[in-house]
Amino acid sequence: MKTLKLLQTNAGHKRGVKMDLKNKVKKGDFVVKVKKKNLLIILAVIAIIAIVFTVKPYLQKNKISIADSSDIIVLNDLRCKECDVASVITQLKSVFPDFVVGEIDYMDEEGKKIYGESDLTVLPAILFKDNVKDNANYTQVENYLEQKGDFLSLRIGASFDPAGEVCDNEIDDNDNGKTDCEDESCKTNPACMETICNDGKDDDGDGLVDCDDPDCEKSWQCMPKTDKPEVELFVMSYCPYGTQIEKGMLPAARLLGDKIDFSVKFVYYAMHGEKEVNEQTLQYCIQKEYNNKYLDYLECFLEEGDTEGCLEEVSLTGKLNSCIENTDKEFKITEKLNDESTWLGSYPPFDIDKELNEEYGVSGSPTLIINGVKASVSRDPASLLDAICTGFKVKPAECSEELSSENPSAGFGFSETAASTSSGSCG
Ligand SMILES: [Ca+2]
Ligand SMILES: [Ca+2]
Ligand SMILES: [Ca+2]
Ligand SMILES: [Ca+2]
Repeated sequence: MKTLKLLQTNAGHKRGVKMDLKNKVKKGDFVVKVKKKNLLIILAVIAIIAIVFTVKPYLQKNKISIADSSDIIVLNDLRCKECDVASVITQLKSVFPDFVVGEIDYMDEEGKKIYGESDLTVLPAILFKDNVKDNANYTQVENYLEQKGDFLSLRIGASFDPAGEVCDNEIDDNDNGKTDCEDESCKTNPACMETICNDGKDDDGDGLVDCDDPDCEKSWQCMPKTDKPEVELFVMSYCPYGTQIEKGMLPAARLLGDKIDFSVKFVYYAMHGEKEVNEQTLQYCIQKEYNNKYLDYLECFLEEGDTEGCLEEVSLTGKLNSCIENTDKEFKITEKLNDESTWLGSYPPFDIDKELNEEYGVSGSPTLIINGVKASVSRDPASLLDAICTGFKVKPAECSEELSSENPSAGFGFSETAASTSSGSCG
């Protein structure tokens, strides 16, 4: 048995040797083939390297070919964030569908070359060649072209100076040793300004937050802070923009309640006739004698200007007569209304808050004064709340509440369609 096993093993071994030999022969063939192939590959690689090293510099040297092969050259600077010309390019392609538009970056050698040779001072530049004059649509751009070097440059209101300091890229672009905001030329750039003076953030990274930053010196947001901000809203009671801001103010005034000192005051002249003069004397008296009912009255009045109905609603019918009479006498309201020689231009004066109008320089309706400082604020409840809260030494919890940020409509009525702007005024 042992012998048999050995024989078998030997036989197996022999078979194994035979197979190895076969393989060796095959391997040998393969090796030869590989060698030939390797040679070819090596030659090919050498050829490619040779081509790359000879042609690349040639291409680089002759990169001007981008400009050569284009009919319109768009010279832009990728560092400029406001220099998007995509829509201009789309327009150009539709006007000149057969023209090749080539885009070049100023930071490329070719870009700098064209920039220098074309007497350009700002980017982006859209440069046409003379062949545009033969194009059927030339007349569409003719009036917007000016000669710049060899090119005709399309006037597109460009303003980026590529040779200057880019103020927010952490690079000293103009090689004067001063990077970004350190560079004098960036002083008035928004990237180097404290742009929002009441957000608790250091917008320009100079270590000074909001009102501590000299950039905010003139901002109303750096008004004096108090424990109980005084909010004086000057309006003409029938001015649609006055009622607009009053509608925006109501939720903020209600929310803050007696944490602020809120009052509606009146512009020193009345543009909407006798009804306005009378309404304002009345609203003055409500605030003077029944101030806790004023917001309810105002909210009702802002619906549709129904003075009588609203007085009844807040149970003040007949209760203000003597105040109205005395006030009218004191400030000669009706007297001046009937004597045009006292008018300011085409409008009767309204003198109740005359001195404050002068003190604050109130110029029209609405004018918002917080802690004695004129604040220009959007007329939606959220913006008004935010503005008033800027006046607190320590902001109460109410300041974190979220109110609507939609501008109320101008005029009377709490319409559901919000106004898109808050820029109109009477005065
Ligand atoms: Ca610099
Ligand atoms: Ca820079
Ligand atoms: Ca800030
Ligand atoms: Ca700052």
